[in-house]
Amino acid sequence: MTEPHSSGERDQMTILLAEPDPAFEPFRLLDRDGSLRDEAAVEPDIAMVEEMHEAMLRARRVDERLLSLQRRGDLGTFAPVKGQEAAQIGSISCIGDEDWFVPSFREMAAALWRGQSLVDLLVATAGWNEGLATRQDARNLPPAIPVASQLPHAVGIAHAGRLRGEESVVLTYFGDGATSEGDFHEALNFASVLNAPVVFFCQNNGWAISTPRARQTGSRTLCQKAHAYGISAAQVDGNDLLAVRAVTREAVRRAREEGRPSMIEALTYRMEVHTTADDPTRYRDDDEVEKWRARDPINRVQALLKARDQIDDEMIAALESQIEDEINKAWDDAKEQIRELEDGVPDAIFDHVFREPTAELDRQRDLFAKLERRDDG
Ligand SMILES: Cc1ncc(C[n+]2csc(CCOP(=O)(O)OP(=O)(O)O)c2C)c(N)n1
Ligand SMILES: [Mg+2]
Repeated sequence: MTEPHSSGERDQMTILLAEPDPAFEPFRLLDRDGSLRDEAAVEPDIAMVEEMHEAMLRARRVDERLLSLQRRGDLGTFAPVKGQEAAQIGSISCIGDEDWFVPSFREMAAALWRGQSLVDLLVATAGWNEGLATRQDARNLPPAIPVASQLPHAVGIAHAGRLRGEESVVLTYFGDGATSEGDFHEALNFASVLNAPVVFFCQNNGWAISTPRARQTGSRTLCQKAHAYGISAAQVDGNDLLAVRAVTREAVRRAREEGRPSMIEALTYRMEVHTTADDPTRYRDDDEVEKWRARDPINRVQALLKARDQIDDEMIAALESQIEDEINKAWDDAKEQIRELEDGVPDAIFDHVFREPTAELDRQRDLFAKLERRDDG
């Protein structure tokens, strides 16, 4: 990561982004065929890489199941993570229980890593706040739906931690589109002047619904925006698990030890729909999706582990089937919980809208109650 105003040394990890540099490439350790650019960069603990691979695979399969359950009408709208697993797992694995996870709406892989149960995830995706409750016990915020609104919260939490004498760090997630929001700029400004220990982790997946990155901003990179606020920044290949982890670890260390914020821009791709309410074939080409399919972050880490004789196809198949069982069991449990919730509060949608319900709302509540009685009978 570079100092914003120094011309400093240029190594692979620290690229000065203040001036356009045609030779610029994002930081990468693991090539697309799974070969390593730098042997020394492999985790000293290869078991950690295996654990992260397992988490990425779990997130991929959970994502697919959520999509099919949503298409069947069993779950509500959600934002798939497919394609962004390395960006999320490589980064979230760098913080501990004492630290804070402040997500946007696409961070399912990171949320599972932080301990959200599959049952809770399913219940929440079916539209019940109850599925979010256990996550709020820990230092994990619920998903922020208004774009970039979580970023000022992240800075506030980080600053509060310092005032209390804690050494905790805040890792917050957002997309390329979020960097055009006022909240993003306010958050970076405050983080800088307060020396808040925050890591701003941007998953640049190329699209903000149907707005492509090229129409999002005239900035050559997104992370160079951080320099304007005096914040160090790095751009990393977001489909490279090891590179994401290396850069995030350094950012977390700086935040914890030096009380300095940083921003990471992870170049990745959303391989699925924006949310289940969207049809990406109307705004992006199949060719683009195919290009990114060849950069699948899971294939890349599997190629690495295979080359090191850590896994083989048989082990992957066994893991796939274990994950499948976990998901089946979780969905059975979630269905039961959802049924109980539905029985308990059928007309909760009418609560908490107005302090004094309007006549129209009362009329709708009565109508709904009548319809329900007809269903029962
Ligand atoms: C303040 C606000 N404006 C608009 C929306 C509608 N909206 C939801 S997601 C999204 C695009 C976000 O793009 P990006 O930040 O790149 O994140 P990604 O969806 O790609 O993960 C928009 C415009 C919203 N949720 N909040
Ligand atoms: Mg985006």
